Amino acid sequence: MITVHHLNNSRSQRVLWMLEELGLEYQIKRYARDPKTLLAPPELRAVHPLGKSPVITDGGLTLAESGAILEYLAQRYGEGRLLPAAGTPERVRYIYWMHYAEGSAMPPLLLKLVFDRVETGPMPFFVRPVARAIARRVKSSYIEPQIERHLDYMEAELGKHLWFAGEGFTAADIQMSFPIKAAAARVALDERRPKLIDFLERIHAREAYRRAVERGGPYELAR
Ligand SMILES: N[C@@H](CCC(=O)N[C@@H](CS)C(=O)NCC(=O)O)C(=O)O
Repeated sequence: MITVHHLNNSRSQRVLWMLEELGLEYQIKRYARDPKTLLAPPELRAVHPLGKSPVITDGGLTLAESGAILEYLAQRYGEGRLLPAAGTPERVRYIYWMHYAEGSAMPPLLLKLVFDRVETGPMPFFVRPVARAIARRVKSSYIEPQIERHLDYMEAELGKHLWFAGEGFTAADIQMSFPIKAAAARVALDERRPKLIDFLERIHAREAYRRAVERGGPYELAR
């Protein structure tokens, strides 16, 4: 039986969604974020040394990293579903977006989260003005322009095909859902991003997505 080590409001929601798309049986072991720091509890380090979610166990296998988990599930249990055929342009695009989601899209969104907290979080009064000025500067000169560039890019790419790898829905769309949801929470998607907004509406309407949220619990990403 596959066990998903699931942290609330996190990337592990993607794994539940993938399992629902494939109609596989699984069980969930739940972990709660620290409400102040949002970090995972120490128990998760007993499952994997990094103590991050998602992690799955499947028989003797313990596997972390959401992209690796989705790949494993598609290859081990997919029977051709959610994975474009080898040797096709769709497969190359699928590989690209599987890596792009965590390798390129997420870093500026994570930096935004961290520097927003530096700007607004509690700190000793004598360093506050300097820390806030530095945070604002890093955000406006680097982080926000980077996020805009990524959003423009993803918007344009979704103008070429219905889904990220092509006309068919694949695991790359599940992987890409997290940066797009994080962008919606952290910078808001406005009328300049109709394709990204439509992407979110289409994934939210999928039966498997709904079942995953029902089982996994609320999926509100940190702002
Ligand atoms: N690149 C990894 C990132 C894993 C990760 O950072 N997970 C977050 C949840 S979205 C986490 O566990 N955060 C809690 C912590 O760092 O303590 C993946 O895609 O699985």
